[in-house]
Amino acid sequence: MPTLKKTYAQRSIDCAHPLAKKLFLLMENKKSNLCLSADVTRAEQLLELAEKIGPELCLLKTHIDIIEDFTPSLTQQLRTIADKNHFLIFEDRKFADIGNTVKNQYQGGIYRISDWADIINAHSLPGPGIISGLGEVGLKKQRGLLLLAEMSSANNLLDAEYAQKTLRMAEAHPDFVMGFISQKKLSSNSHWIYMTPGVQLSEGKDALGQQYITPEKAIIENGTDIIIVGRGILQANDPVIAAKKYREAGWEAYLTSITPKCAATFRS
Ligand code: 5IU
Repeated sequence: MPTLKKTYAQRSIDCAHPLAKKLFLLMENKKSNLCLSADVTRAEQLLELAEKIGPELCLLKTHIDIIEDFTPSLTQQLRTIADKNHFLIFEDRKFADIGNTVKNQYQGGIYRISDWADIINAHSLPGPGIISGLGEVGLKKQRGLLLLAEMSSANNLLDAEYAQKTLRMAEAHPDFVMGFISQKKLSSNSHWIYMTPGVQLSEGKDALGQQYITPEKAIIENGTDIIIVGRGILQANDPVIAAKKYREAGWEAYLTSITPKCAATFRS
């Protein structure tokens, strides 16, 4: 049986990172640890999802480069909906280049990611220069970075040693790195936040190597914090109802993972 965890509110006190603090409190207040992976290709679809499903989410994850009709007005509108519905925006850009290049990719180009995304992620593969490069842009805007410590896809090359080395890199940059994309908790330090993709209500896989675990496995057994769900919601007959189900499953799993006393207070 895994050890019982602190509440999100308790962990918000443990962390110095302003955005991590904000996210932990948002999760606690909104009673949601659900991130929607809004993998759609039209601007209108993205805005509609944000409007309709936003009330269920702590976080909305984008792949802005798959939008076919992108204009800067899309990300401005998305920002407005996020602020209105109280969720943060995570651009799943997976930066993976030298510091100087990722800095330009983060602040410039047509997407100007640093202007609208609260959270971004990066591979640790290039070494700590990637954190410094992104930090030069993101720190002054109070943004947060997640490092990819583990992936959900079958036979990926991110082994246990890679994950531990990624943790060490994060530990050297706690001002900008707020947590990890991972399948499990990596450290006993409670200020890190762990987000887990490859989640559906039952275990399984897709035809291209994606592997799914359940919300219970991610949060109770593996000790992570946020479930990232794409097709489990997007391909449901009614995505809003599906999002509510995932939200409830994620939140119940969280309540089970914290102390029985705290869980009783929340449930009453
Ligand atoms: N994603 C993963 N696995 C990973 C990482 C990111 O699935 O290890 I890092 C992304 C890819 C997709 C979403 O945008 O999370 C999962 O979508 P589905 O729930 O539709 O599989």
